[in-house]
Amino acid sequence: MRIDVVSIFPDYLAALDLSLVGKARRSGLLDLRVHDLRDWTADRHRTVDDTPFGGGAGMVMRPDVWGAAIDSVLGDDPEGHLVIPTPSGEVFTQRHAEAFATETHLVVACGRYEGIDARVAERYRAAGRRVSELSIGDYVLNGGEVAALVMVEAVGRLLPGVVGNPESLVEESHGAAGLLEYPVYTKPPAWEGLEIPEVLLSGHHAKIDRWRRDRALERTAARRPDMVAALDVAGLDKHDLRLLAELGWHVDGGRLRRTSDAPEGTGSPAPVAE
Ligand code: JD8
Repeated sequence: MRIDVVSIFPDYLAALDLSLVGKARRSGLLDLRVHDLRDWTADRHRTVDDTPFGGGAGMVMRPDVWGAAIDSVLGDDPEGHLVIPTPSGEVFTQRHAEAFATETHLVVACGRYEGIDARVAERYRAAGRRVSELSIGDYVLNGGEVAALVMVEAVGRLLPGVVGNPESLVEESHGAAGLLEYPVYTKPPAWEGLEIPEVLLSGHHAKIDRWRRDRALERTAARRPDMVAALDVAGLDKHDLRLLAELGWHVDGGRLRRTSDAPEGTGSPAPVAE
């Protein structure tokens, strides 16, 4: 897979030389190229921004400079997918990362100032290109570089051969199970007066798996009720449903609903088959 990242602060992406992504680059599993947007400016001041039409604070990044840069890194590759980090975008999720990891070429345009002239996305969409304007979360950053770091790592680690044991990708938060991860422990067995849950020392794998799933369900119900509501009921066994009922969730019309916000008269928790 090839990923091009364009920014006026290319050194911001130096972290991608490290760790698994860095190793993937050196082993050729990931062709990551970082570019300085100013290399596509035409004036001796290497200008990339100007004042906003319609007035207002700050500066906006010029479309002509971005167009020259994106055309150059896209080249004539019809597969190139333009990704523009922006706080006004759809929220980037593991689903996006999984989809992007199946692609051949991403171009990530890191904006700064008040953002990139809106015609850039418009022009590439009009040219039939896939353009994704994505946000990494509901908080405001000063530019797109941090988002590019997040997206490149989230995608890069899914590429075959990057993560040593693909098994470890399976049980992760936001994975196919739709649950947050269970708590993990390692040596020393006692620390600051805190012990390890007994079952984890039992060697009884079925009991360990059950304990871990219960903790994952509890965590998800406590921290991400939106993810519980999105769970596929068909993927839950009677033990899951019993625990979720104890946590205030019941099945109604094939969906999981919190008992507390169940419409009047349907408050009864989900019947758990004995
Ligand atoms: C790209 C310029 C700064 C944003 C005026 C502050 C993503 N989750 C996210 N939060 N912020 C960004 C982000 C911020 C950016 C740019 C992404 C380009 N800025 C601007 C609008 C308000 N300044 C982001 N992904």
